[in-house]
Amino acid sequence: MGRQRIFSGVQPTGNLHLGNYLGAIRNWVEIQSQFDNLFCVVDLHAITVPHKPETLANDTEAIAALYLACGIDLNYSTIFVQSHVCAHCELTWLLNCITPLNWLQDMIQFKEKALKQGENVGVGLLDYPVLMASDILLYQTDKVPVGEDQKQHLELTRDIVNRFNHQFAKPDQPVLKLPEPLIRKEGARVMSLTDGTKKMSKSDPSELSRINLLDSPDEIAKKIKRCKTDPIRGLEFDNSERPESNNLLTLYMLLSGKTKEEVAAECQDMGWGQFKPLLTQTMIEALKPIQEKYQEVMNDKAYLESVLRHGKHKAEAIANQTLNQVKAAMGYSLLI
Ligand code: AQP
Repeated sequence: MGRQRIFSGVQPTGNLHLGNYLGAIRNWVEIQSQFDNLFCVVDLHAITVPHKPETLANDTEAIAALYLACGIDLNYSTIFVQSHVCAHCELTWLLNCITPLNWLQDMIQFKEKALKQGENVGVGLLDYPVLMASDILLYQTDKVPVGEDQKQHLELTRDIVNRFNHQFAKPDQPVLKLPEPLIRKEGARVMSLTDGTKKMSKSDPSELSRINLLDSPDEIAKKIKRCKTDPIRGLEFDNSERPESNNLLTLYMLLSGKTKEEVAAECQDMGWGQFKPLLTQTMIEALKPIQEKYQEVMNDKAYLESVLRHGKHKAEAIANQTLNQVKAAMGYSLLI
């Protein structure tokens, strides 16, 4: 039997932050050698909220470069851009036609983002989870490593698979594979630096709320200096009344590579004045190799393009095969 397949992606909607890294990409890197992996820059998702056409192409390349900089290894993994493979849009249309509207209206992320956008919410934002389902299902994916915020979308993907197979496949010959989420406990939900009860997010208007992977040492120092804390001396994990303490200790643990027990013992008597410089230094050191590798890749655009061209061809071959199976199951005549 071949290796199980992994699919995941990030939108090119702004700088990647520590939440994207610790919740998703770092996990991809850690497990990639055990799987057959497809990592996609999901640029079709990026236009479900108002976007800037003049930066979309560059932002897309930057995310692909960051994948490489974070340690995605082309010996195990394929990197490609969603809009380069037309099957994503085509399968979305087919799956739209079997997805009940109320399933999409119930999605928490849609409700939250629609609330932020006000009156002019596009149909694309509502349809985002069907596009995400298509991304995953085109590759007959076994596992999808994501942060916790994507759990509901994964459940919807599974509902769509069951509905599709029930309507169009023979009971013992499913057309679409049922994927499973892969959500790690630590780092699954990195919280904002300005409010430990809110998710760190690209769309937070305050730059101080997040650490971007490409932030300079000065920016990191400034953000940690100003981040929200509490008046209590001694830091601790898992105290629901101290969300900032839990979040910052978790960041320190993940970026230093120390265990939870080691960090808890090291920081239990520390004041914030002692902990903040330690966290700052750890963050700067953890991000330095990623930033250096990123610059290297961005300085060699020909290499980056060749990676994406190869990725497109490999992804397209798999995606078209699934798309044809779906169309055949739905009764379309195929000219092959
Ligand atoms: N705060 C987070 N903690 C852990 N994981 C997170 N992810 C995002 N934020 C956190 C995970 O990152 C991956 C990429 O998701 P995306 O590109 O769809 O990111 P996003 O949702 O656009 O990123 P944001 O910052 O969450 O954007 P907005 O501001 O639009 O809400 C996913 O696996 C996600 O789980």
